[in-house]
Amino acid sequence: MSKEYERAALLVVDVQEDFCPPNGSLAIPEGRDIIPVINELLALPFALKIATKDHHPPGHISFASSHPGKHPFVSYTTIVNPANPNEKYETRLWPDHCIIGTPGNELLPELDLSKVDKVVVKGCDPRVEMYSAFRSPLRDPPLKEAISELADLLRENNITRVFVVGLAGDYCVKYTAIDSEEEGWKTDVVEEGIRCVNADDWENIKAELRAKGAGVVSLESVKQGFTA
Ligand code: VGL
Ligand code: ZN
Repeated sequence: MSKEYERAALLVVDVQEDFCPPNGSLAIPEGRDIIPVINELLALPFALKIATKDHHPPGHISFASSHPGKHPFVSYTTIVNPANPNEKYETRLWPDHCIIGTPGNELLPELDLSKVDKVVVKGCDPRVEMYSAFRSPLRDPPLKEAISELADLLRENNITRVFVVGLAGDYCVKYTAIDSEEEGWKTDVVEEGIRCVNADDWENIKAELRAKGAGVVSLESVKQGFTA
């Protein structure tokens, strides 16, 4: 096994019932089809295997239902940094999803969870959207309540490389991979292990990821990295 892979982590992002057919409130087409790929990756000797969960309280700001007259998928809202009213960002609104304590919040039972070292939750602060499993887009100053334990876990385990799979490729996987690369881990998305809300956007997102320094690789190349 190459030295690089000995210090690699696998991040399985938001593979939850609400993001998958048949019953998910925000079901991503073919969301369940990535399970065999993820289970193959979970069987490899990554130094650390983490599953993340989108973990929203009822009334979360990203739910269209929290904004009278607004509609999921088409409407947007503006989020303001509670610590700095000048820092704002626009974010898309969604159906209610992954509410804490509901069946839609559960990780898919077909995942080989016995191989997962740790589950990290995110999106728990009702005031902000949090696609990235590391932190919210509020940076000036960062909103403390919306920083997960993920970066600390990677540092404590001396991780140098990160591989990302999960849902959705165009939202949480994308922003998690960009933050991971930005925080200093060499980061790759494993292409067979993602599906997107809007599959047509994936080619552009790959270009965006690569422009930010993150890679997009195949399952086969990751398997080879562990044997080479
Ligand atoms: C996600 C939309 C809303 C994701 C989370 O996990 O990609 N997408 N919340
Ligand atoms: Zn969410």
